[in-house]
Amino acid sequence: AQEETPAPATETEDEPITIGFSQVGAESDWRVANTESMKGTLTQENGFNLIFADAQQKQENQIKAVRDFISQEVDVIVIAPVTETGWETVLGEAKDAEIPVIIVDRMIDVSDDSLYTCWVGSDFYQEGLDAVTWLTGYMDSLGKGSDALNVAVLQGTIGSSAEIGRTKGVRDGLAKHSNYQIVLEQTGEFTQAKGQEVMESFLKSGERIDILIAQNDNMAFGAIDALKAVGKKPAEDVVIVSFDAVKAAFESMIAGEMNVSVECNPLHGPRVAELAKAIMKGETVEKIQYVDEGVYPADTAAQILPERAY
Ligand code: GYE
Repeated sequence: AQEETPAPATETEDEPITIGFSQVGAESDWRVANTESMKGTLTQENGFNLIFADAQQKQENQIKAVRDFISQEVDVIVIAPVTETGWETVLGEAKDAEIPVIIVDRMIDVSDDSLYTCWVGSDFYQEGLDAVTWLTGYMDSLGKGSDALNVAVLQGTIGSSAEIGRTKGVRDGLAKHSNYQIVLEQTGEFTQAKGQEVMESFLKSGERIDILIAQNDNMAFGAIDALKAVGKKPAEDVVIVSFDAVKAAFESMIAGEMNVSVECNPLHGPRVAELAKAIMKGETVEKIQYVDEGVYPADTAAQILPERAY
């Protein structure tokens, strides 16, 4: 009998990179798309072993998760932080354990930048400015650009970069137009249910509302329901400006219920995968990386929707 020739020795495969990812929660369509992007990219096939922890919008859960990741000796820790502050201690522990940390989506506010390796996400302040640029142009096009205009704002989770940046961007943008007044401003926690509840209370306040700025699409959806419930026409009686530009926002614009959504890109998985691989190879990576984003008014929605990835 012929002897079987042994299979040629394969090159030793790279060890998979173990990543501990602490996610904010599942509060919005944006967040769900972000989780899918991360889980879909950080796969075994792509050379990763992902440990996923949902913080249910609570920073204390994130701190616990990071401590677990440290004790499990993961290769890289990835955090999508709920709020900006409160990270020094636990990141100090990660640093002592020599585990690199990638911050994704929202930022952190630490005095010592060496507590994290890099950050990738959106320019939330620019998003706020872009929203106002679009809004004032739109009001001009309606011939209402010089009217006294009342603005209500549904803020996201207070203390999150997405809220801080969008609030400031909107305020700074509106400050250049003295006829625009923010008359109501409250958090809707980035959820549809809370957005609806707060909009109901805005409507009961008796203030006239000409424009609603919702800091994410899901709160806008809730607010739209609240408007319809009192017989008001969203996007006509009240101009609706929103953020994220998730698929459902395009559907809402096509239905004539939302005027614009300022894009925020959740598809961070591939970027994080690349960064983790580079860091594990000992390469230096860019400390801060912003992603590109657009502004989508209702009249572009029908054309754009079919090619939307999230
Ligand atoms: O806009 C919102 C989500 O941090 C950019 O969080 C993210 C925000 C996003 O809940 O929908």
